[in-house]
Amino acid sequence: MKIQTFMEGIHQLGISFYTGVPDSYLKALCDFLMSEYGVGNHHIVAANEGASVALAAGHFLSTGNPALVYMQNSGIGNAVNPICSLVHKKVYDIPVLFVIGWRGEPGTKDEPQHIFQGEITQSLLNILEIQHSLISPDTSPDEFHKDIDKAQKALNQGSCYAFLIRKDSLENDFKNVYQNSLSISREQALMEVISQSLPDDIFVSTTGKLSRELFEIRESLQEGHSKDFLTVGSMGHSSMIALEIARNKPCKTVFCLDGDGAVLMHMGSLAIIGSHGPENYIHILINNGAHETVGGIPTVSQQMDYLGLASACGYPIVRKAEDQRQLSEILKEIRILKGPVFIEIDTNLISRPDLGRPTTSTIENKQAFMDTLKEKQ
Ligand SMILES: Cc1ncc(C[n+]2csc(CCOP(=O)(O)OP(=O)(O)O)c2C)c(N)n1
Repeated sequence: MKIQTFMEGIHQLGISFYTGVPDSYLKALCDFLMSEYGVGNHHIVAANEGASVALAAGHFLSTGNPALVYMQNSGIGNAVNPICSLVHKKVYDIPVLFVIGWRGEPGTKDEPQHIFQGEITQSLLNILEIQHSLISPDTSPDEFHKDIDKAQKALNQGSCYAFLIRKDSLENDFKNVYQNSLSISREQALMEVISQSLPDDIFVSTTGKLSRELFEIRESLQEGHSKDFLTVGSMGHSSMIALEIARNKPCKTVFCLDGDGAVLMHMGSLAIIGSHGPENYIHILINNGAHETVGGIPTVSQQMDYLGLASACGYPIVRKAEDQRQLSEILKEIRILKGPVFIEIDTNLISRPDLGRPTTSTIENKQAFMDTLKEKQ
């Protein structure tokens, strides 16, 4: 379905405020919102999906109109609490329209982190008492109009409603290309970090293309993958996985390779690292100012003072690199300092179109990683 047709239906519902966390299945919607409204009065890219539900609640309280919340189905978990304890009928009875990308739909091929989430997505919506319609590549305008009528009825009654979007179901005539003028890419920055690392260093990498690039860098260097834990799902949580590994393995240096969208999603973790942070923890933030993996929709990270934030959270060492030379110098300097260390690397949004996916399974990854952590130094 053309995104214009979809949005005409949405406008009929009296919706004029949109918020969410982007998803590749919703690229057409996100690009439409960015080109039509940018970010501002009508559109906010939220830190996490639960925050979007809260924004929708605030919008309803202040205007009387429901808002649209978009997300990948991975984000339902982040949204469950405000769905149950804020907008549900038995609490404040606030209608919200959800648009949810259905990764891992049974019968389709998808990555391991999407399989279980995909299997339970419809049951989850049922448990949450959110009536929903499917949007498929072949949904006709007539079917869609009937679904819009159902959504209207639900929203009028103060209930939530969801459109569950199957792969390749929303299309746009153009794809927005997001870019900045920085000199290094995420992959070049990762290559520098890996090539300067020592044999005993351990890496926990964030969700999205960063982990895929790390996997391919190890392949190209023929180093194996046993020092890397790829956080393929659970966006925003790699820093906590790394923290507890660093605490339990004080003889190893543990790197968390993070993304700015992921850091924003659960930013409170920075304060926990700062206050409990072990000396052997190095937190690397790849800041491209965007959710690059799912289409490049901007985050608020370009305006953020991450070094100030990390200092305020208690990281004793904070550094920033904007090019390869600065990065190389910082990586040499920090080896002799006591952490936790925070390094922001500002990168552009270039990624390889031929980037692959891990060819070893998540279980193999876990086992090899645990074996490495067991080894004596
Ligand atoms: C809870 C949750 N919401 C949304 C997603 C979809 N998603 C996967 S990667 C990604 C973008 C990550 O952005 P960032 O951390 O800045 O890394 P980048 O892709 O820019 O390298 C998103 C939104 C997800 N996997 N999980």
